[in-house]
Amino acid sequence: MNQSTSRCGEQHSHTLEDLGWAEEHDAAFSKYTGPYVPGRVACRQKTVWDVLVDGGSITAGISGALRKLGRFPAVGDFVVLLDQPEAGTSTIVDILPRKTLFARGASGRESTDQVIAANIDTVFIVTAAGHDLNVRRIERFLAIAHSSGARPVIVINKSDLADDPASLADGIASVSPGIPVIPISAASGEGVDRLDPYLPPGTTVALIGSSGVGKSTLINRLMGCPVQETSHTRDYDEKGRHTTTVRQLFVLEGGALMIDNPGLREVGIGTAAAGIAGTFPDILELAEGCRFSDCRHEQEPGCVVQAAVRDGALSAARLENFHRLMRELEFERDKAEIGLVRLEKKRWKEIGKSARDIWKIKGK
Ligand SMILES: Nc1nc2c(ncn2[C@@H]2O[C@H](COP(=O)(O)OP(=O)(O)OP(=O)(O)O)[C@@H](O)[C@H]2O)c(=O)[nH]1
Ligand SMILES: [Mg+2]
Repeated sequence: MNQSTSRCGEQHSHTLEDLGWAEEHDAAFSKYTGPYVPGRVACRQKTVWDVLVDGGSITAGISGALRKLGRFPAVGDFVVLLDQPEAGTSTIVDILPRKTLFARGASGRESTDQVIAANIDTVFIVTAAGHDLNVRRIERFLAIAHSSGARPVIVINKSDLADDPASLADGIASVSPGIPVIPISAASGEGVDRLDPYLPPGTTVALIGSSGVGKSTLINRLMGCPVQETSHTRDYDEKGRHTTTVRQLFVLEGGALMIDNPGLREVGIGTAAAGIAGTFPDILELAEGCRFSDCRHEQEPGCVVQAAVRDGALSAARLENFHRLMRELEFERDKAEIGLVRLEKKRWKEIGKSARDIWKIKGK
């Protein structure tokens, strides 16, 4: 077993509780006796996983059974390891039930590339003063955060670049009712202490946002020393360079756990309606007054949402983004359904049943 090096390259040991282990994990793990060890996935390399365990870290592969089921552990997962140091092998044999699942678009199913991270309590949607400060993009990130089950917080970084840092949050607050909006400068440290209430020990926070907004710089600031590489943004378009390529969980100085993610280029909103409901509560509230219960808020008579746009109470751009994300949600759902039908057919085939057999069995 290696000592954990999750903080500043020093040797550190964390207990399972420090890593966010709770009573429900004890219950799920209780069926395992023998050479089994619980742990939390800190990082995934191509075919191996770095797992933090009580007092150290282990690099492990996964069992053939998990692989066959397509169940790949994600960063943040609590897992069961079969640790056999005498044989020089460590294998992840189970993934404990997930509290929240943070997935990129599609259906939130457990396929390898869909899951971003698991068991996240809070998502910091990181944006930066300047060109990245785009409310439509923030709405999209909010929808993903809401559908994951985690609590979103909007962090506006690089406040040192703004002429009037105090007014940075104003334009954002109107599209994020009830969501904290916190301007900071990760580079200078200004305002970073305002994140403290969202970082109690044992809480897991994921950073998401475009490349170059300063996610890794914030991690370095909160760790108290450089653990992540950062890179200059190109001046002419403020686009990042995708410096971070692997997602990784860190234990912060204050005891919270934080996951640094690569900059997200394309993010779908997933299939959970919670994403839309959490992001557009104002539109859904207005919609209750529409004449038709299935009103799509387009051309229908008696549409209160369209009336709010005409009156200037609701921004046309916000409604347009609502429509865009709704269309995406419906598309993703259709896609997920088709995927499930295919998966079901594959499973039936694996156990030697034909389409005719399925028809007969299902018909009964
Ligand atoms: N002016 C200013 N620059 C910052 C601040 N925070 C980060 N930067 C700079 O922004 C650039 C990108 O920062 P990173 O931390 O690498 O950004 P990232 O979001 O991790 O980017 P990816 O890893 O590509 O997703 C670096 O040059 C940082 O020094 C800040 O608060 N103010
Ligand atoms: Mg980075």
